Amino acid sequence: MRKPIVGITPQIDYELDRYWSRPKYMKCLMDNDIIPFLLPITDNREDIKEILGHVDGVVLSGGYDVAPELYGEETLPCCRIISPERDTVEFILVDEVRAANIPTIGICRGIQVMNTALGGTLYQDINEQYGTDVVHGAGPIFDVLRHTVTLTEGTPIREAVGSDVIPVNSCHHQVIKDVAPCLKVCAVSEDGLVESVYDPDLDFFMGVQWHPEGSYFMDENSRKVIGVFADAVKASVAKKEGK
Ligand SMILES: [Mn+2]
Repeated sequence: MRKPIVGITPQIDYELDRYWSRPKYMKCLMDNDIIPFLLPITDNREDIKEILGHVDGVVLSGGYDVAPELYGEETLPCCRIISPERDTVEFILVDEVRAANIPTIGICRGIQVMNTALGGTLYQDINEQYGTDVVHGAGPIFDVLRHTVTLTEGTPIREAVGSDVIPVNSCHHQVIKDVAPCLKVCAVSEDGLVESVYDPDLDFFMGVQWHPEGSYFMDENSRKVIGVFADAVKASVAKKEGK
């Protein structure tokens, strides 16, 4: 079987006027014998469809907040920086990966994109709108496990990890409020927030609110979460090759 190719959405740094990505998004895929590359930021749907004809999987990466108008809410003062160009390309990607049944994982902002593109909503700030003693927005230190999540019986992530409760890192100030109609909850934090969802009707379409790529090299559960995505990507290549 040829090596799978997976596209990762870049982050946008407005201050330095650059697209960028944390290295572990690529490293965790390469550790699974997958070739990663950064996708373009574009509003051209035909170009996105053309690219998706050549890739075996997509990672919707972390980043800034989704514009609240996209899920029908006024922007509150507690909402932070938004990146409209990413909203545009990633909402197109959600449509097109689903249409082509391409394995896709959403990480942090990625799960929020999946949920809002499909009709769900977000808390614009956890502390402001939900209130909890659990620290979710701990800053970009991904090798410290901050809180636990309970995995839902019968979901792919629960099957892959093999435990009911796992510790995860946490670097987010927003989180899912209303789950999109087509998505099912597969992990809930110890304070009751939705931290993972998936679509049972597609081969692999799952989001996680934490950063398994960030803790990949120090945490076995993180390797299993990336592993279940990698397995789905490889299965899609095998299917294309008729094996
Ligand atoms: Mn969290």
